Amino acid sequence: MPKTIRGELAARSYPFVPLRFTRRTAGESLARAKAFHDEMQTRRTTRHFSTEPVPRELIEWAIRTAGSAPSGAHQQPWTFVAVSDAETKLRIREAAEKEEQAFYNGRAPQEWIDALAPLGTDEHKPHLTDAPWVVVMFRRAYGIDEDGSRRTYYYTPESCGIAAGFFIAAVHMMGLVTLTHTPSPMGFLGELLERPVNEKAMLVMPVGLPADGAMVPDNHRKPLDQIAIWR
Ligand code: IYR
Repeated sequence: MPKTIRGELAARSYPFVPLRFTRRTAGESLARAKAFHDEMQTRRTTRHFSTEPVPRELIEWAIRTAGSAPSGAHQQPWTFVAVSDAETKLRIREAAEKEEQAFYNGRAPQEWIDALAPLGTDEHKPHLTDAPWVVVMFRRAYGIDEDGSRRTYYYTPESCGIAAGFFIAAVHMMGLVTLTHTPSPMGFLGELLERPVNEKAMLVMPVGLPADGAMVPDNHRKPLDQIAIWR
């Protein structure tokens, strides 16, 4: 090993271990790619949740999967607050609906309201109390060391966005549904859920089963030739 690389490796705090990697055949890769694609294409965002309970263990698995996401400097800048307590869900709903009431009735520019109109969203958020779980993802904007000093965290929006994607995929794969709700502003969540000042609420995700007769908009996903460019 070249001296410089060995020196560099020795200076790292993590020991390095061999990558565990399963080499797939070309056929296996394609079959797995298609199977995952087909599964993910059946994922839909619905606003209609059943009140049927969901075991905590399933939420734990989704959060573990989210926590496997890559992150800037491996700082894992996320906290997932999983709420099943009815009283706390109601307080979240009431506070969110208060903000959304202002959003839909004057705070949001008309262009934004127009963009949302085809989806039929409004200030009513029954899913925040119907769903058995409401998972709030907080982004740790910076770290706080044991001595109270701030530690810079890197690429926290990107890292948390990736973790949210993993969470959503995990929820779908276990046969549940979720919705990415973004009350605006969402400062109330940090207070209500008693999070430290370095944690900023980023996404509210009700998780559960769809209600009987749950509806989704009949929209479509852009085909490959509209989202990929090859050079
Ligand atoms: N925060 C509002 C508005 C909203 C914004 C976007 I962009 C959406 O895709 C959906 C809703 C709400 O949650 O209703």
